[in-house]
Amino acid sequence: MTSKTNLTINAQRLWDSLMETAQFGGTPKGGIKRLSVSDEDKRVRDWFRAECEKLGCTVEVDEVGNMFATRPGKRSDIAPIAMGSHLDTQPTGGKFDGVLGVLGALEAMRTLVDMEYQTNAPIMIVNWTNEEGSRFAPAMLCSGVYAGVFTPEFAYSREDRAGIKLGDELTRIGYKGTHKAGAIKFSAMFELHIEQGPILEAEAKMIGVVTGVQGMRWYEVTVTGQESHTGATPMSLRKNALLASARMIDAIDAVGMTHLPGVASVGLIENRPNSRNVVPGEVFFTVDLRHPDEKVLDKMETAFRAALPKIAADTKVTFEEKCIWKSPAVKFAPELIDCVRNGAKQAGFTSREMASGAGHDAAYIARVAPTTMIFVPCLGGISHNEAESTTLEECGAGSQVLLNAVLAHDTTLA
Ligand code: HGY
Ligand code: MN
Ligand code: MN
Repeated sequence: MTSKTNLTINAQRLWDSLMETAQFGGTPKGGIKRLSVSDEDKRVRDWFRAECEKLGCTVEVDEVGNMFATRPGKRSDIAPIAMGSHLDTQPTGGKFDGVLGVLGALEAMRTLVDMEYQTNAPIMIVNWTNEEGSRFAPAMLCSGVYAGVFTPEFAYSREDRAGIKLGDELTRIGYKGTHKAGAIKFSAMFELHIEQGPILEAEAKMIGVVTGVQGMRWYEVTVTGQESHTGATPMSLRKNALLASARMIDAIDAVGMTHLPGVASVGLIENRPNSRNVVPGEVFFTVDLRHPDEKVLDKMETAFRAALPKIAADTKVTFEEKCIWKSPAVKFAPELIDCVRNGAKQAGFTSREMASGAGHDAAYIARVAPTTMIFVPCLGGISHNEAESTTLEECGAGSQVLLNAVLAHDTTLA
């Protein structure tokens, strides 16, 4: 009889699946470009569905494309325990951000099936649509719909920079499901993820026992000046939107530097008309502010908004700014954090408690179910980069702790 203490995942099989799925959107530099609800996303979704069905799981899709693969337990009267993350990536993403969480869960499921281990609760794997927020803002959009933060209609209406709507893309790739978002229930969710920062590697710890996610806010700024000839327009008469934006971006960086450990970033910028001999007339850019403490995040927002008007006046431009997303700081469920801590100990891995600097679907799911996360190191703390890297051992460790934590929680449901 298999006891839960000797259920050992197969790290090589997990690694092989990670490398196999890296082909869906694989880039010449060894990264992945698998933008949300793209053709590449469809291919990995189809692969994931087939792998789960091979294990005897039922696969359901909700109205915003979230995928739920469920293996029955001894008891059908209790809600499943979920393991979830995301399969979409940044435009120059790596092989592990998000996908390790979904495939680490698949490996845990494969192990349960191989060992014919019957859990009390059903066990579920979730692929959350549009976690990255790169193609369609904001991030964590469809776990947010599941948690009731956004409506499905809001999600459908989100446009990428080419004006294509998320809802139309879901229909096009065949993943606009029939289940209402939030209707497919689970009792708890564990999310395995690479840390995407340098702490675990620096401290030579294998497992991050994650306690929560910092607060995040996204803004959009449009700066309007006046297009004019770069040769015939005297410097004193220019209304240079790009010059104004450059000064604003420097001021935004200063907001981060003066509110540490907070962070302030501008990641997306569009300069128009972007012609070498035209003084730029309009610039669009995005702002990303984060801090573990909401009160400090308020101060950062105030400082950011205070900086723009003077810069605009000095450069004779106008601007519009709006906040498009607020995700408050989140604390995870203590009882699940204990399952992770004990799961790491059971597997003989070193661990340390930490909060997450990056956003994750778990931040929204924590609003509707007990949730927590497990981190493993990544090389140099680098992520959102084609060079993102981690090892077979670290991926295997994460999946093993995920399985141990899920089984520990499952025994409380007997
Ligand atoms: O923005 C984030 O932190 C996440 O990677 N979507
Ligand atoms: Mn991620
Ligand atoms: Mn990411």
